[in-house]
Amino acid sequence: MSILNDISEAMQKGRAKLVKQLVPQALEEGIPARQILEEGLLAGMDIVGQKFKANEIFVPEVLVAARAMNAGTELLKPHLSEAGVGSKGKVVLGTVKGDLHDIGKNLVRMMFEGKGLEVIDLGVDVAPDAFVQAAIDNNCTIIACSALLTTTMPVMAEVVEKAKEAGIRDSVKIMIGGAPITGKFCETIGADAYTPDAASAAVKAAELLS
Ligand code: B1M
Repeated sequence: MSILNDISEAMQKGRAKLVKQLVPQALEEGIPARQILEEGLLAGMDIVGQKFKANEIFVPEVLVAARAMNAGTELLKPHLSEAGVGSKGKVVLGTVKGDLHDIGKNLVRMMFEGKGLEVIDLGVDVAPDAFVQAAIDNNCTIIACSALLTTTMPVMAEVVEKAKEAGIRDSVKIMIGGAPITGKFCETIGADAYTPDAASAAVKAAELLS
């Protein structure tokens, strides 16, 4: 569908204003929000990732593309949520210390909210102590950590350890995800659940809370 290609290209070029025009247009054309996300925005971000890896583009270009991506996902947010669901539980969410990638984390937040979960979003570069303290302060039953860098994956193990030290390990479930994370890594560090994408994270969180 050409409008999805247009969205993908506008996003890749970092043209946030154009993305903000095209996304509502696609919705008006009756294209489901999930399809706009996956075949427009995420498809575009895949290409950005490939070009970044191949040194064809650099951090500034990736940053403006990321801003355009966030502008688009914000517009999709109400359409990705399930209407009329009340709060089913509280989750503390963040990207781990040393890691500034937040697009995937923001998608996870949207999907969680769509499932009726209340999300305390700590943002990026979140220290293990901060996850644990926020879970205690807000009475959260899930800690959800995102990491995009292989170098920041070990911080997730620290979150598990800090939760043990604080005496809350039995009362919280720890969920992890992000491109370099695997089920095996989840098992190794003693976290409770790994999911490969935002939608399955939300399904899993709802399951853990029920
Ligand atoms: Co960076 N970056 N980046 N980057 N960046 C990657 C991750 C990289 C793979 C690119 C590459 O080399 N091909 C590479 C990591 C290599 C590695 O560790 N093995 C990399 C690097 C090296 C870096 C820097 C070190 C570059 C530098 O400065 N030289 C630097 C690090 C900064 C830091 O964090 N300290 C850096 C910086 C940046 C930008 C700031 C420019 C920008 C981020 C902007 C932002 O987030 N606001 C950026 C971007 C955009 C990327 C790529 C291109 C795209 C990431 C993205 O948003 N994808 C990325 C390459 C790629 O992934 N192809 C890359 C879309 C997003 C929806 O996917 O976040 O994976 P993702 O989320 C998915 C799933 O992973 C999952 O759900 C989402 C899908 O539904 N998920 C969860 C995520 N969290 C979850 C949590 C869950 C469950 C599922 O449960 C709790």
